[in-house]
Amino acid sequence: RKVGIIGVPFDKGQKKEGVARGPETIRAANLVDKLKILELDVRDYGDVHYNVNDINDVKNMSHLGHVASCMNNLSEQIQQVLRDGRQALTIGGDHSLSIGTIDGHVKERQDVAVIWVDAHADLNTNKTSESGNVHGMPVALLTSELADYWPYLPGMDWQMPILSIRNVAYIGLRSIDRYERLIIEKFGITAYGMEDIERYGIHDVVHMALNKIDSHNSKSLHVSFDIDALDPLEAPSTGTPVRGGLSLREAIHLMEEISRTHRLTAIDLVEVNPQIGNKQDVKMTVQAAIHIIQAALGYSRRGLRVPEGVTD
Ligand code: DIR
Ligand code: MN
Ligand code: MN
Ligand code: MN
Repeated sequence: RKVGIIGVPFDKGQKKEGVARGPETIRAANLVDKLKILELDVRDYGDVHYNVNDINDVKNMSHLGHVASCMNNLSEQIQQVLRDGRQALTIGGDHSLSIGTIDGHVKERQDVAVIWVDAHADLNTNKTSESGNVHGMPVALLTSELADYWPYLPGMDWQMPILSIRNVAYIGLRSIDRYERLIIEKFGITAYGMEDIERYGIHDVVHMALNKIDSHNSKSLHVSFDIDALDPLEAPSTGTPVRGGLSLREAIHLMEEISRTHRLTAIDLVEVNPQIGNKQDVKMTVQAAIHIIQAALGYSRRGLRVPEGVTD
């Protein structure tokens, strides 16, 4: 199997410095070598760069010019990775980068289902957001049902809100803004919060989510993993931690189960901020990220298989 890595050193979707250094920090922890032991053909496509668009400001939406131009390039890059026959692994960077990855995935593969693993719903528009941060808005930008809630967004003409909200499932929610809750209820969005994980366990939650958004086991799957879905005890180095989150064990199991579908096409791992916490905090957070990525790309806790031909 073949994987393409894309780094997105982007931090303009939120206000804390440091998250742009996520990609270099994760790479420096030997990401590529830790994927090669899974016998993957790994190609690192490097970081996505962009020139800032000088566009008019949109009310309560910070740095739209940066978002628009970076995510346009990222969308093109994802399409290239998929055309090269590789699974796409995108490391961030803040969560606004999923605007680019999911746009590119949908343009290339059409029938896409998204598992959004996050403490937050990232479902605000510029009218409902209390922060003006675009990393709290990607799901609302990507989905067709929410398109009418937006004003015209200069620079975003390339972006097509063609994903149906019926093809999105949340796992790990525990910090939802008022209007986000309203939208989740209005559209009956598939959402499993921490209390559902308590009640059903992570294994059943993953399969209930997949049954809802991909009932014929036919779609190209995209996991958008915000590291703040994890409990801050296990992933402290992130901008908006919320206590009472997923254990690393639960996150690994989630990824193992999705990986076993053999339809996992794209993974985003976002919001690792190496400038938050001490050295040990950063190390723990980055290691957690790498374990999650390995599980997504086929690592099994049952052990690796002996390569074919070696046993006889
Ligand atoms: C909040 C926080 N709902 C916002 N969102 C975060 O700014 O819209 N998402 N942190 O990851
Ligand atoms: Mn989050
Ligand atoms: Mn997020
Ligand atoms: Mn966040």
